[in-house]
Amino acid sequence: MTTIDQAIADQGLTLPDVITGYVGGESVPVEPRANQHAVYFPGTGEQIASLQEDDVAAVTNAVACARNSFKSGAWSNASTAARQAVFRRAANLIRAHATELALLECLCAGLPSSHLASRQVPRAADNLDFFADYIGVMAGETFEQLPGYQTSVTRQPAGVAALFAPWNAPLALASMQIASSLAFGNTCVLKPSEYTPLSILRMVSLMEEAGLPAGTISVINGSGGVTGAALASSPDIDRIAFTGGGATARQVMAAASQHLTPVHFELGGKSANIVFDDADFDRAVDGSLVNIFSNSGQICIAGARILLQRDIAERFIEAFVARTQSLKVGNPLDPSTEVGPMAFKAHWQRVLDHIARARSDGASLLCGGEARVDLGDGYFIAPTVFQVDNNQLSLCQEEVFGPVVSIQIFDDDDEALSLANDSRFGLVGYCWTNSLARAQAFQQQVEAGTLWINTPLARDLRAPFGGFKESGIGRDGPRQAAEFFTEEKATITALGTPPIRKLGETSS
Ligand code: TXE
Repeated sequence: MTTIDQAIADQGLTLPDVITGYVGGESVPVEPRANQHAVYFPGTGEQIASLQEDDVAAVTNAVACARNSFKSGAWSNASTAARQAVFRRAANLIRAHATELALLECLCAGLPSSHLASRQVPRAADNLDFFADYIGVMAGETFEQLPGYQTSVTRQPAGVAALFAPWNAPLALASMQIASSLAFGNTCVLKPSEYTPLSILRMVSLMEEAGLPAGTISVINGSGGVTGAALASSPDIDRIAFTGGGATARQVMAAASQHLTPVHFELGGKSANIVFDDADFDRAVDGSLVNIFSNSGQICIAGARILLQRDIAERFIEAFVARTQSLKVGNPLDPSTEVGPMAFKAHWQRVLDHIARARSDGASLLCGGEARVDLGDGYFIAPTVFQVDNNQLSLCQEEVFGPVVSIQIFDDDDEALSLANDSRFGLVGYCWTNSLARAQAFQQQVEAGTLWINTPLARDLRAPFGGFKESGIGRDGPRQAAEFFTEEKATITALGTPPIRKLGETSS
């Protein structure tokens, strides 16, 4: 088994004893009196470092630094070509450091490092390249319908963005927030989750190596209640982008309301994965496994409610449960691991509590249902499948955010669509069918921001991403990011000399 020490040595890395923030192009010094949090490797439960918490004064300082950086114009007035060049160089550096970044992320988040290196780290680079391309072709608007005038609409950066990144896919999701805000000339203060600071700090240093002016991104660290709350309630930020849970989002929104700061939220989901009886059976089984067990189920787009048409249910359940039982659960540093641990111990306990509640609510357990203590002190949970006959169970209504899926049988298409929509969330939906009419009905009726038909999890960065209902506010996407992270300005110019009323001119 690969140990932490061996993995770190293989990469030639040294981890800091105390992780601190990064403000104005410099690491924040270690302050012996500051509060500290332990950071653990979820694969073994070992402490790998301590995290110094930034208090209100430290957060105020980071925001002031971002404001000064914005006003300096070093980034906000940089040419489009200069911003594109920095993003592209940074994307290349991220790709070149993929295994190192994957290790740093694996050490904190516990996601399988091979998956991180091959998919999520390249996603971070792709996000930067994508926005570099987009700002090269985006255009303003001109209106010429009003005789005698020309009206042009331009955009300028909103100012300082506060970015809250989650722990479940730190690099992939923080890089989207960074690319979406910085592309248009904003500066930002980024707060990673207190559980997963390392990979994001390294990515920021690579962006500066690529030419990003110091101070354009500042990183602050600490718990949500202290550091996060201080950032969300800062009077000197212009935008808030938050990816996380709905309960925290409500607190962030309340804090933001004090200063009417606009918010962009990417929250959770409880998405339906509908398998109709005419689906390509093998693809549906493969895809349904990917949809729930990717990222160990800690993913907002998880297909956590599988809805099966009665005729194929028995065969599907048999195949799905057999494959679930043979998933390779284990050390995320091991390249063959398919399902890693939960990202932190309190979350591991939260997922186990969901499982206990499902059992006591009467869901029938088909496999899993327990912690994998045989794998050591890491936060492992056996991939778990329940069968239910009531969509009102907490298992079907609450986001578990772990390797836990419910299966429910339906008889007709109307029932499937109504079960899919019977949720306060509306992030994504999956459907498997070879019938065009069924696919179209699904497309038209399911209340979700993104639908996948006969495929798992493919993402096109050109398209908007975000949720209906309690799954979020706003959308990720190029045009959508431009709308959120800029202020629009309409400028009306007279063409020639259109008449002006002559006030105060006395007529004789
Ligand atoms: O996330 P939180 P939690 C869902 C998932 C999970 C649940 C709770 O269902 O089980 O949310 O997860 C910061 N002011 N998702 O509790 O609290 C915090 O430090 C400002 C879905 O771990 O939402 C961290 O940086 N900030 C999801 C960030 O908020 C505060 C990703 C997210 O933490 C704060 C993660 C406060 N008062 C969880 N309190 C997705 N959409 O992908 C906390 N934070």
